[in-house]
Parts: sequence; C-alpha cells; structure tokens
Amino acid sequence: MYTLHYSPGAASMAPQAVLEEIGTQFRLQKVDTANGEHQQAAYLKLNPAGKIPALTLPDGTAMAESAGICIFLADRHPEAGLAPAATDPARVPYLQWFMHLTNTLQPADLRFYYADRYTTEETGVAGVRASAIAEVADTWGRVDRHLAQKGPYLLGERFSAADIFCFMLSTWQDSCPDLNSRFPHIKKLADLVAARPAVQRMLKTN
Ligand SMILES: N[C@@H](CCC(=O)N[C@@H](CS)C(=O)NCC(=O)O)C(=O)O
Repeated sequence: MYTLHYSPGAASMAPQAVLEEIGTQFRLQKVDTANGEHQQAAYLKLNPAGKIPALTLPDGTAMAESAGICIFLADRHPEAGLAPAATDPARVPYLQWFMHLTNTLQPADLRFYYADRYTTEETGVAGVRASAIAEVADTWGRVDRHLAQKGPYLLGERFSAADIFCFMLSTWQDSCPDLNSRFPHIKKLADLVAARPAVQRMLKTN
C-alpha cells in the first residue's frame, strides 16, 4: 500500500488527489510541521529536503517532490487516464505545462510564503514578497491565456494530473488574492477540478 506523508494544505494535496483519482488504497500519515517533524531524522530518510510531501511505495521505496509523485503515480496507473502515454502527442503539452507550473509558479509561491529565507536583510522580506507576487501573477496570466484559447483544461477537453496540480496551486491565494477575478479561466479549471468526487475526498483532510 502507498503511504502519503502529508500536511493539511501543503504540496501533498495534488498527490493525495491523484491517489484518490486512481482509486488505490493508501494510508495518510500526517507530518507535524508545527513541531518540526519534517526536519527530524526519521522524516529526512523519506525526503532529504525536509519538505512535504513524501510518498512511500508498496515496496518501501520513498519518493519526494509533489509534481514528480503525481507524474509517477499517473504513469504507474494508466487505467485512471490521468496522463497521456509517452507516445501520445498530448504528452508534449502535458509535460510542458506540468513542468512550467512546478518550475515557475510553485517556486514563486514558496518565495512568497517563506520570504524570510530568500534574503539576508531583515528589511528585504517585503521586496522578496512583492517580486514573488508579481511573478505569480505573471505566470497565472500566461496559463490563463493558454486556457482561454485551448481550455477548459490544460490539455483542452482532456482532464489530466496536470490540472490537479494547477488546482492545488490555485488554492494558495495569499500570493494572488485577486486570482478568481483576474484569471477567470484558471477559476473555471479550478471549479471543474474541485467538483470531482476524488478531489472532494482529498479536500476533507485539507
Ligand atoms: N518542490 C517541493 C516543495 C515542497 C515544499 O516546499 N513544501 C512545503 C509545504 S507546501 C514545506 O514542506 N514547507 C516546510 C518548510 O519548508 O519548512 C515539492 O513540490 O514537493
């Protein structure tokens, strides 16, 4: 059985929703980040970066990185239809948008939420946060324009694990408080994803 090491509202939400979509049995193991459990030796064995999430596979292998876990699970369980196969032309936009979200938007979100880690100056936090907000909005704008032309999902009519990841990022609205009004196509995608029973089950613990 898979075990997902999670924290409510954290980057474990997307892998959790993917597990729910797949319909496989899995165990949820809450990591007490408030008490620094993610920095303790036992957890660092699962994720050496000390970040949430980590996934333990049925054979005991541990895996880190939210996007990587989603891609791995979607490929490992093709019957769930969450990812175009390697030879499918849709694999190109799937990986492109997935990587764009995790390489561009997610790090900007992290800079916003952990701004003090990105400056050595006490007075630098506001500047880090302001530039993170600008990059988050810039990236959402790019995704929104893509969805306006080719939506409602990142792959058009075809729902995929990349949409789950996009949905997760869209829930972190402190870094983009006006997301719903500024980026209506992101909102539409998020509403569609949120309405899925599997995602509703994930939201109950987040
Ligand atoms: N690239 C990593 C980032 C994970 C990450 O930064 N998670 C946050 C929660 S959303 C975390 O663990 N924060 C605790 C900390 O950095 O101390 C991933 O996607 O798995």
